[in-house]
Amino acid sequence: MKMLDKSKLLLLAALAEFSLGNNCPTGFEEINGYCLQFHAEVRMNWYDAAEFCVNITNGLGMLAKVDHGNTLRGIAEFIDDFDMKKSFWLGGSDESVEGDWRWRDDTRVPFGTPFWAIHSGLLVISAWDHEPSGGKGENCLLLNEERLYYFDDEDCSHKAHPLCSIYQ
Ligand SMILES: [Ca+2]
Ligand SMILES: [Ca+2]
Repeated sequence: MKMLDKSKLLLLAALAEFSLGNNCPTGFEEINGYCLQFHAEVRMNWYDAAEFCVNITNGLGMLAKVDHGNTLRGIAEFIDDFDMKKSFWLGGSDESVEGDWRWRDDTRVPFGTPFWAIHSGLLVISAWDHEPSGGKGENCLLLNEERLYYFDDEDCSHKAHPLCSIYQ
């Protein structure tokens, strides 16, 4: 009898752990240990998106920081699973110093694969470019639907959906 009670308790504990497996606050998706909020319902420029994320998370969050390849892949799969087909703003910018990409917490944005998109030039088919390729005209980090949700530098006034993360 005691054994049964104990196993029941263990089962309950396991279930509780499972349901609490999402370690994120209500309204956030846990993807590879990150707590994320996809705001597919609103579209705005990068500056407004940065402010939006701070406000909607009561200062707990910011426009998303994505610095692990597995997290980026998890995000792309999530967008695909929910058939969102939208481009999202991330918290990276090189507006202060061209080429020096920083997240909102001032840490460095990683370069190269598997983060930034690679694309062939539209006119010169043999030419392959790595993003970021927009120079001073593109200073904000977009998770670009047209680039299969890899990083792309974009004009900050472009309108896209905020992707917020908990500050970590
Ligand atoms: Ca730039
Ligand atoms: Ca670009």
